[in-house]
Amino acid sequence: MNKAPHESAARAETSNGATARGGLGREQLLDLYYYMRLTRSLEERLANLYRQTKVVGGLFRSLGQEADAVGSAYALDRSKGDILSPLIRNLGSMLVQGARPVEIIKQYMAKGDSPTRGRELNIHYGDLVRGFIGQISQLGDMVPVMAGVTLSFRMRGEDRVGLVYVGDGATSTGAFHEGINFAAVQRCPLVVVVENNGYAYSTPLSKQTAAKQMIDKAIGYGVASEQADGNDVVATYEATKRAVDRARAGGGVTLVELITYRRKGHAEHDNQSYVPAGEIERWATTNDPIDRFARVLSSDHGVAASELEAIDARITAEIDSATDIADASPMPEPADALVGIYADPPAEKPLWFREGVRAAVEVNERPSSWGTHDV
Ligand SMILES: Cc1ncc(C[n+]2csc(CCOP(=O)(O)OP(=O)(O)O)c2C)c(N)n1
Repeated sequence: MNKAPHESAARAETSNGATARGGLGREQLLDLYYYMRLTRSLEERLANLYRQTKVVGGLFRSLGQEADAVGSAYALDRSKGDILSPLIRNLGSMLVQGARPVEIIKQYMAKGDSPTRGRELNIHYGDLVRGFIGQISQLGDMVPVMAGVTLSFRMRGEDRVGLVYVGDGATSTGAFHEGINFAAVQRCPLVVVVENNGYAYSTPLSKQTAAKQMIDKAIGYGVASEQADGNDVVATYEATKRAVDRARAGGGVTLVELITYRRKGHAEHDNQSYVPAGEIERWATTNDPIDRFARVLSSDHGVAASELEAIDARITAEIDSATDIADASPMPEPADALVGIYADPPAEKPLWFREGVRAAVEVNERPSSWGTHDV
C-alpha cells in the first residue's frame, strides 16, 4: 500500500548522463516543463481576457497545481486509448491529452465555433478520441461515471486504463463513495486522483474530513493507495504511473493522493479572505512547481536557461495567435442553442426585442381589442 513517492522509481539516462527519476528521458522531462508552462501561461491569458469581460462565466485557475494535473496525466498511455476525466483545475491534463489553446480560449469565450458552441463554458467539454471526458459540475459524480467507463474496458477485454480527478471536497460526497466502492468491487482499471489542495471553496481540509490523510480512505474501500508531493511533477508522475501499471495489470483501483495548494480562490471572483495571512505567499515563494522543476532541470539535467526561454517563447506565440483567432470568432446564433438538445429542434423565431421596440409592441403585445391607442 502507500509506498513513499520516490521509492520504486525506474531510472533512465538523460543526454548529459544524469539519471532521471521515473524512467523519463530528457525529451519527456522537457515535455513536462512545456505542459506546466503552457497551463500557467494559458490561464494567465484567460485572466486578462476575464478582466476585459471577454470570458463568459467564471474563470477557474490551477495556479500552483500545474504539476499534479500534468504529471498524473503524463502517466497515461495515449497510444493504448487511456482516458481521463478532468475537473476545472485540470486544464493541464487536457493539454497533455492533446487539447489546444485555441479551443480552450474559444470555449471560455463561449464562441460559436468553440467545442460546445457556447452551450457550455470553461473547460467543460470532452473528446473521446483524444481521451478526455466532458465534466459535469456535481462534485464526485465523475467517479461513478469513470467506474462505468473502466468497467466497459474490463468487460470488453481492452487494455485501457481510466483516471478520474476529484478534489478533497468531492471525497465527502455520496457519489464518490458509491463510485469508488463499485469500482473496487468490480476491480475496474481505474485510478482515482485526489487533489488535496487544502480548500474546497472556503472550507479548509480540517473541516472537510476527520481522516488524517486522504489515502487513509483507501483502506475502507480495500484499494491500493499512493501519496505524492503534488508540486513535484516527477513524483506525481511516478505515483500515478505505479497506479496506472497496477490497473493495467489487473490490480484494480488505486487512490492517489497528490498534496498541493490552491493559490487562487475557487474562481477569479473569490477574494480568499478566509485564508490565513502569509499562507499563499509562502507557497508561492517556496513551493512553486514550475520554479522547482526549472531548478531540477538546470542542476540535474544540464538544461540551459535559454532552452527553457525558447519553450516559453513558443508558448507565448501560440497563445497570442490562439487569442487573436478566438477573439475574431463569432458568437453563436441564438437558434443554435437548441441544436443537439432536441432530435428535431423547433425553428425558434428571433427574439422580438431584436426587431425594435415599436414594431415588436405592435406585433406581439397590443391586442387590437384593448384601450384607445387606435383612436
Ligand atoms: C455536489 C456538489 N456540491 C456543491 C457544489 C458547489 N461546488 C463547486 S466546486 C466546490 C468546491 C470543490 O472543492 P474540491 O472538491 O476540494 O475541489 P477544488 O475546487 O479544491 O479543486 C463546490 C462546493 C457542487 N458543484 N456539487
